[in-house]
Amino acid sequence: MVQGCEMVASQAAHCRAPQVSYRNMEAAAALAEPGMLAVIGFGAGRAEADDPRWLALALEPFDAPAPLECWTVEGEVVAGCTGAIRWSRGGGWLFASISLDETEHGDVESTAEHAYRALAGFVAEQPEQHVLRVWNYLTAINDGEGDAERYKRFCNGRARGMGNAFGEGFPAATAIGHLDRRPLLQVYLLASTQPGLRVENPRQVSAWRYPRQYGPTPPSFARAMRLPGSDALAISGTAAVIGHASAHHDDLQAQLEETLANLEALLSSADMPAGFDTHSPLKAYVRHPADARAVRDFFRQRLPGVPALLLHGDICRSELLVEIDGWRYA
Ligand code: 3EB
Repeated sequence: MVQGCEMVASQAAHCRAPQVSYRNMEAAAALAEPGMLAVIGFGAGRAEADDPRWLALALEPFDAPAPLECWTVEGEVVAGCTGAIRWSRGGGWLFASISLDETEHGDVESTAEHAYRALAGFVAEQPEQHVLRVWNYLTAINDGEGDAERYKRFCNGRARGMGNAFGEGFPAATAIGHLDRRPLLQVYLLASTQPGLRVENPRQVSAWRYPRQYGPTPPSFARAMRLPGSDALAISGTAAVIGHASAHHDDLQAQLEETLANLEALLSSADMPAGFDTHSPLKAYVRHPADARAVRDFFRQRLPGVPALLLHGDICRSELLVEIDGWRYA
C-alpha cells in the first residue's frame, strides 16, 4: 500500500524498482539526471566515461543512433570504484560492473571465476546483499567443441567464482556473446537490500538442472526475478528452449514465436499482468545481422508498443538465432 511505503522508511526504498528505459540522449546529460543509477552505452563507437555509473558494453546495436539504457531510482545516488569494480547505489539498489581482459586472467574460465569472486566478495560487504539480476557478455561464446566450448567453460568459472554467494538461489541472468575483437568479459548486476522472488518457467527445465549434455556445470541462473516491492519482473535471457532442448533449429520465425510463448509463461508464473506493452522494455540479441529486420518486424506485429533494443549477439547454443530479455513493470 502506498501509505505503508510512506510510513516505513526502510520499505519506502522498495516501493519502486529501478526504472529502465532506452533513450536517445548524450551520456553526460543522462548521468546528470537526478536518481540516475546506471547508464549503459552500446557498441564500439562509444567513448569511455570516468563515472562508475557509466558502462560501455561491447555489444553492437542495430539502431543508429543507438539509444542509451538508463536506470533511475528514487533517492540520492552515490558511486565509486573498489578495485576493478565500478558501482553505484541509491534507494536500496546497487549497480556493480566489472570488465576484464581475458588475456590478463588466463582464459575465459579463470576470467569468469575472477569476475564472480570479485563481485561476490564486493556485494557481501554492501548493504545491498541480494543479487537479483546479472548480465554476462563474453567474446566468441560458441568457439570450441564439446565441453571446451567457451560458454561451457564460462559456466565452470562462473560457478567456481560465485562459490556459495547465491546459496539462497541464483539470480536471473543473461549470457550472450559479443562480436568485439577484444577478449573482454563484461559482467554487471543489480542487487538490493531486500530479497526478490525467483520465478521459473513451467515450459522449461530449470537451467541448474540441465542434463550433462549441455556441459559439466549447469548454468547458474533463475528464469526471472520478481523485484522486492513487487512492481517489477526482471526477465532472464529467454530463447526457444522447451524442456531443456532447443526448438526450431534454423527457423527464426518459429524461434521468435516460441520465445514469446516462454516470455508469456514467465509473466503468468510470476503473477504479472499478461502481455507486453510500453511498460516492458525488452532487448533482443540477434545472431545474424541479416535477421535484424525480421526481428524488428516481429516486435512491431507481435509486441506493439514495447520499447525494444536490438543488439548483435551470439546466443550460447549455436542453433539458437535469437534471445530476448528485459523487464515487465506492473
Ligand atoms: C537457455 O535458456 C538459454 O548462462 O546465464 C539464458 C539466460 C541462457 C542466461 C546464462 C543462459 C544464461 O538456457 C541460455
